[in-house]
Amino acid sequence: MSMEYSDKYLHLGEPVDPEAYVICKYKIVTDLDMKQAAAAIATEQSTGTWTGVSTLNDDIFERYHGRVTAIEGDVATIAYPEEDFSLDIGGVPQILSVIAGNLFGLEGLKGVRLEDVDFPKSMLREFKGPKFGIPGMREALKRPAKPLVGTIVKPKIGLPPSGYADYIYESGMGGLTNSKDDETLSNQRFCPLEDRVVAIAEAIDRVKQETGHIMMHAINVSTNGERIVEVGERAQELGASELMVDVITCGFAAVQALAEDPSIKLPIHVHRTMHGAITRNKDHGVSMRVFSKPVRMCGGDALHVGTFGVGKMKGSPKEDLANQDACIDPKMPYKPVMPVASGGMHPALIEPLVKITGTNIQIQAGGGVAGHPRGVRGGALAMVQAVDAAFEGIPFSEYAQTHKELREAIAKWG
Ligand code: RUB
Repeated sequence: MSMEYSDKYLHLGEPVDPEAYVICKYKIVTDLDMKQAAAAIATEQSTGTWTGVSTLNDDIFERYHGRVTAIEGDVATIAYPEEDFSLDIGGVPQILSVIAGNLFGLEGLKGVRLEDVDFPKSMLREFKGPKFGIPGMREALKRPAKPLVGTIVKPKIGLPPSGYADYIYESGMGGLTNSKDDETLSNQRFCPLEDRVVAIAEAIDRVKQETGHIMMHAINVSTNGERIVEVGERAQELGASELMVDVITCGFAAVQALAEDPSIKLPIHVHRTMHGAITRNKDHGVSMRVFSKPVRMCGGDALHVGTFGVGKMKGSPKEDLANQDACIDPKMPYKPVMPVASGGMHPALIEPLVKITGTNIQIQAGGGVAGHPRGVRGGALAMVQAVDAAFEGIPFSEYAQTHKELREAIAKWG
């Protein structure tokens, strides 16, 4: 990797104005000198390339070049001038192509992981953030303080709209506040989206009429970019209470298109299917914390942040707390996003989970509801009992003595 020109990108120890630069932290795995490796990233991602070019004059360089401002162990801080970004046309896709673009393919680096990013306030203000977020979802569900508690309808695929609606009805009767489509369910012949929306809306209405209990269900509207708003609008028109988008497969722009369309008046549940291909390798890729920030900027209301080392999805408490922090960090000028813990969860895991996450969390279980010995309603009741016990700080062993659904869940999975 040629250093011709690149050493000019090194500004080690110089102060950097967080209001004028997008500041990134990259973990770098390389046999090169760290300075050379970091400079190669700053070069490639701003004004340079693999060789000096005659068209790069001093004015352009001075104004737009990325600066390597610190190297601590294997982590380099690189600051990109705010002027390198284009938010009106470009937006998050352009931001990502700067901070998380070509650098991952550089032959000379064995691995690079974008661990964190901070944006100047002036850039953040160009985005609107969530319309609902934690306060809006809590208000809609009339649940001011307890964790939200939900399910992912299982099996992932195959149920017809009527069977699907029965599942939702049973979940609501058991007291769940939320339910959602799985990421692979869309508009397959066995469960057309429009029929599903109508059947679910009826089930949720029945629960409300019979018990007064409110719940919302996130319909998966993930689809091609040019159709997502139209599909979201149609779902809303037919009675959907929440929309779901797979942010990695559809793109951040899809979340933003839905959130900023004036006709869409529903919360947006953001799933992260496929993120593991990018976030899981500790030596290469992008951290989930980084992805959480543009989700919030683009208007996601709830976001999967992992299961904090408790459930089935890879992730440690430290890592997932960093994701949760990005969802709620008061330094971002938006409503907080509801963090969602989902994947291999079941009632017996709620006590340790809530000790880590606190109560501003949406806890979901698919198998942990539908796999309960008493079926979906029993599973829903057990989840609700577990959340109530954790919220009150009552040990599960004690609470289970007087709550049979929780007791049975612990007997099966605990
Ligand atoms: C969970 C499930 C979800 C995961 C994805 O089902 O299907 O898609 O939440 O993981 P179950 P993550 O409760 O049966 O495991 O939320 O980490 O992205």
